[in-house]
Amino acid sequence: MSEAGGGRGFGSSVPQRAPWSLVAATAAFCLVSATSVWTAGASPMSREEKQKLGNQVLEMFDHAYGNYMEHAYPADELMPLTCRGRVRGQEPSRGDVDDALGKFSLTLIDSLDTLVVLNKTKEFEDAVRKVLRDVNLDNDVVVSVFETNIRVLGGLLGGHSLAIMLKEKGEYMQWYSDELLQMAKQLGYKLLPAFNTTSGLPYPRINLKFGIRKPEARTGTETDTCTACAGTLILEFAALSRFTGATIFEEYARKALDFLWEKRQRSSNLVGVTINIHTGDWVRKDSGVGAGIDSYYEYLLKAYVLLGDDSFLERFNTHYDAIMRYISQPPLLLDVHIHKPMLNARTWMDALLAFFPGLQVLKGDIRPAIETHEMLYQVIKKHNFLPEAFTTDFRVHWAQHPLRPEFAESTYFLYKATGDPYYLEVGKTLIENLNKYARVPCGFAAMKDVRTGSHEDRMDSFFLAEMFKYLYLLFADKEDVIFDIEDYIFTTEAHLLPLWLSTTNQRLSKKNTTSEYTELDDSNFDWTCPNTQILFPNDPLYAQSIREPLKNVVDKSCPRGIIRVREESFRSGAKPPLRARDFMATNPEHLEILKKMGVSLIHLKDGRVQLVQHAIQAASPIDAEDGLRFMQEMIELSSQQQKEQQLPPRAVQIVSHPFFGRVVLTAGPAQFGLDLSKHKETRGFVASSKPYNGCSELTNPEAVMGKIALIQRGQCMFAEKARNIQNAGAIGGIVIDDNEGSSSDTAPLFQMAGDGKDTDDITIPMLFLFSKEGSIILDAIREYEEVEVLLSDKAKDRDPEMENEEQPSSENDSQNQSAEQIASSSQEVDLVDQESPEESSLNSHPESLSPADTDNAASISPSEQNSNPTENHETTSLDGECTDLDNQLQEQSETEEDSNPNVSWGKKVQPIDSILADWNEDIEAFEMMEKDEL
Ligand code: DMJ
Repeated sequence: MSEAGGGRGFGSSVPQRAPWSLVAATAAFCLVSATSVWTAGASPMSREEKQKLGNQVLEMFDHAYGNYMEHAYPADELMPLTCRGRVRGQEPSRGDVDDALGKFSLTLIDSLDTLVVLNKTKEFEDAVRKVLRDVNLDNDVVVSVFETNIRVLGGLLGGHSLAIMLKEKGEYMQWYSDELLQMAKQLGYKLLPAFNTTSGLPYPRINLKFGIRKPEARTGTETDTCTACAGTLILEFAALSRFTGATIFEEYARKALDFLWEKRQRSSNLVGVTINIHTGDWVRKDSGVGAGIDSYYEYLLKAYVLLGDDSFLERFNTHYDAIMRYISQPPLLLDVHIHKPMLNARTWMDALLAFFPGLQVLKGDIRPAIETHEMLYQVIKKHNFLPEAFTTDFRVHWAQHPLRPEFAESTYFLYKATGDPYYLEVGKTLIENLNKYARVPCGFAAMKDVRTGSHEDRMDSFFLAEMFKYLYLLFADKEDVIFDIEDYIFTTEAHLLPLWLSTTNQRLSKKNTTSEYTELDDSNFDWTCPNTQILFPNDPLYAQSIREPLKNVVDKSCPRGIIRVREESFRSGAKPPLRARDFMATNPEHLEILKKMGVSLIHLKDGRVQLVQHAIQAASPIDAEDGLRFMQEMIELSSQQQKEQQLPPRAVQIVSHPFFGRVVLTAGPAQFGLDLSKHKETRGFVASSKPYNGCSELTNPEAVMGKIALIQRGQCMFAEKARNIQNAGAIGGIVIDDNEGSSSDTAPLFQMAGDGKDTDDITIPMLFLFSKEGSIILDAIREYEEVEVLLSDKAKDRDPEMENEEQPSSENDSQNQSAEQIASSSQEVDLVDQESPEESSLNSHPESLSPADTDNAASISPSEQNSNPTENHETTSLDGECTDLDNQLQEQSETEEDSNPNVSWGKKVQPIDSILADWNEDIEAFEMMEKDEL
């Protein structure tokens, strides 16, 4: 029997909602009530159509969950391309993203309350039994405290919340006596050692068996954590305390939140992305609403809703005011510096911020929610999914998409607030895209690259915890859900916690503690729930009128003014004493000039040279400025060279039965042969060449004739292999890596180089697959014998008709030879990390450093790509397509820079230190973004 069940009124029995909880309950009610407001605008969706879409969501969930249970359980996650479970330690490490995996059947726990929302009560009962029977929380594995809290603790508590609700109803779960809660409590105690810091901020990781800092624990030396990591605990921890009566959890989570609040930057009221858990110093001082911070804000507002504690609302409103003042540039949300909040810290946005419109709805600020959501939807319409990061002029910045649910979440909340059927249509598009582009025979696969449509062998647990809940609820009427969803609050992982907890065990609540904050201007504070009847006018076309001007924001976008201002500043200034194109690393005079400009030279082990500028080391501010111009020229030069040499990734799509185009593999292109971006894709059955390495004349030409030949990497040059299969009559070739276990999930893709000779004779298309992707084709041959693939620059729409399409033929012929090599850029000066993330997925140099490898001041950050005049030329074309919004933004940015006291060296020239700091922060930001798989 739990402490909770020991007669103290919480636990298995569901208390009646007390008047105190009305604050929370009303918040939910207000939003719902708006659905009846809508009467015109976008065409209403019939009940039948909504039901049809709801049923489609159910079927999709069955496909995802069923495949997880069949092929992966009890592993943490499903690998949908290879139809197996992802077991930590058995797969190549993906870095921090693996810290969510604790060998505790993550996906099952994360799916528990989704089963009830989707009316799968029987399956829920079965899943709970499995969790109780199979899950071990005492594994010797280091996990992320944040992820374990939101996914596992939250999952167990959500499961418990709905288990007691069902038990109370009297039909299901009659045997249940708080076992999930007991597991949650056990897990809660396992996480507590992480809070053993002077600040009260938790360590980012903990060993489930050994805790922290003991040698066996292998963790506890970290000094930093992200703000969201430390600030996203209160809902789960407070629920755990209130369910069980053990107050320690809520106390710890409150202490961490109090500390973060104390550390906010006092003049801007913003928080940075990462903080030192011992000193409380901000480590990364950029601030946005996406990666690294997102759910900190979410939990302040929701803690107020769930716990009814005014101080949380006061904090949220203070931050919200700052966000709207500095970060919000409708429809954009752009990161700024906490100390210089008028200065943007980046020129790109990340996909995690897509939750923010949903939070704005909860706050009651509907207009900017509609605007940002519409902008995001335009990006989705362009790329089918929201890329992990995209620039202010809506180019793909980081092409991955791990089936994140944030946009569906905001769509759901906007529909609740507006009742506008437009949002049902948006949901329908999301469903269609998931089925069309992400569905594979064994589940749903994350997108590796939204541009090519290629897949990653990954289906994160949040896809089941969140995506299906929000999509189902979007189309559901009240009677389609077996309980009243308005009695619950969604955690950041969409787990459901009952609002009645606000009246339970309130010993820690600090009600009406406004005196502490009297220095704040609270004139715009909302002390009660948003009343959408006032905030959302009784105008059915209201939402539509806000969306309308944004309809073309993505298609007709031009580069942002801020970028142009920087570009201008470089162009208008004098030329540096040494031009980048003339620079030679061996010329002593050149080295002298570099020194004067504060530029130093680092010889890298692989023979390349890295340039670093420290403005303070320059002989004078003018020299420092020259140095900056020189660096800028060098970046342009280098990125131009890279661009000339780089080809985007390609796709190999398996089109035959039973794949029918659903599995798309990321492939490296070749610098020779048919260019798939210019020509029609090549389609054909595959056949292995003999010899398999393709290094001599093929002994099985009859087998590869008219087919796409599979060749193993190694022993001779790529071009030689291509000539041999072409001579045998192959219409294309796929080189499969001989390095067993290699995968594009863990290794950077590269392009196959020629052999230094003329390769015009090679006319067939050649693509490269890492071993893991290659083995998917080889396995398919073993199982189905006849396997047909499509080689292209972008996956074709999947449909069963693919079966019937005709197979085009192709030309062949030619020869030549030498040793295999990977193309390498022969730049004399190789500035490290010229690539934007979208480009960094493809290297033409095996030793090219990834963003994470950069560690220096003037290494090139993603944002500099945007300050690259070459690139801006491409997009700046003043052809009348620039929107007013752009002009406004340019004006605004000019005003901001003019009025900024930090701008002191020339009218529009940002201080070099600050530019370098920006670059540095961009690099760090990107590094962190890769790490913080939030
Ligand atoms: C989820 O695990 C949570 O929503 C988290 O707060 C941030 N994002 C992921 C899914 O994208």
